[in-house]
Amino acid sequence: MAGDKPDVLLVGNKKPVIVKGLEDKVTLHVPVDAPDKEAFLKSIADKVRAIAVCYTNERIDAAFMRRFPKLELVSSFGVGYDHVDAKWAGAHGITVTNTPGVLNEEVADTALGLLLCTVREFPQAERFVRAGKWEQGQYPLTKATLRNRTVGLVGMGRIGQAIARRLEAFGVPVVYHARNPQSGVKYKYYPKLIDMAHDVDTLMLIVPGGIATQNMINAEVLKALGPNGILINMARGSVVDEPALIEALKNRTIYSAGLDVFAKEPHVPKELLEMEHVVLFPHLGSSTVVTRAAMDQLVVDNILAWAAGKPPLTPVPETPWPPKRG
Ligand code: 8YV
Repeated sequence: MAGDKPDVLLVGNKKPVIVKGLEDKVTLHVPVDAPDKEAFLKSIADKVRAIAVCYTNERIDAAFMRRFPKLELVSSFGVGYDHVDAKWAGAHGITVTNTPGVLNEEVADTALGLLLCTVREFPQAERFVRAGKWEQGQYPLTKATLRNRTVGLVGMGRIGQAIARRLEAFGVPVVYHARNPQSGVKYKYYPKLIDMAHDVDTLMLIVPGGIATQNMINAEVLKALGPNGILINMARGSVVDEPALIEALKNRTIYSAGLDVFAKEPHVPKELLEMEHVVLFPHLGSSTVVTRAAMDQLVVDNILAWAAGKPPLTPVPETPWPPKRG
């Protein structure tokens, strides 16, 4: 880095932890403040060597990265990085980092919260009290219970394992499907999702988004899950065929769903909004002040490590450090 401050582009919101963490050490470019974003990007394109990506729906695809010929690093907020074309980056000597680890327990807490809300209808019961309906009679007993359920986790990475530990403490049996069995994980492994969907009554999704998992929860899987089935999505909206899910909920092919993520966030299909038997969260798996600050800090620390000529802390598997430059 030869002592110079590298030019870093901030894509997305101006988060205080990120701006404060970087502004003294790098030359930070913030298009969100610019009156003409395109002109701004053009004016800095030849200088930018790193991009910090935070809280944005913008895609960091090949076309975008190509605009910055000196680009070396994309430091992305979030453990999921399906909005970044990491494969293309890896093939072009660009390192991509994400923010794993620091959010595991928070997301696992949310997963259990969403599961409990869906199974026991807690949001619906709360709405019942607020509507003054308790004066007229009891909230109906819920048909579903965790007591006789088996949860099939789709994905068994670090967050999946944190969820599984919590389910075990609740006395709920856990099995899982992933691309490969995870070493050191004792739960029953299903090589085929459809077989697991037949055997369990609750599916919880915690796999990465992207092409490899797109629409993996389709009409066939939902049918296999069956009329007592509950789907919990903590992964990405893209993992579920959303129209097929809506059909399955309408026809009672499955019993209910708890969704933290949607195909076109922040849009939630009207059909889901109108259903009383589903629970909908606004993608808040990791969203506490403490955890989001830790994630922001990791965005910063990856850039600072790279700027100091050291390996970035958390490169994604598609872009191992040191990068291969052609
Ligand atoms: C964030 C997440 O809420 O880390 C992830 O992959 O999905 C969440 O922690 C999300 O990235 C916000 O945009």
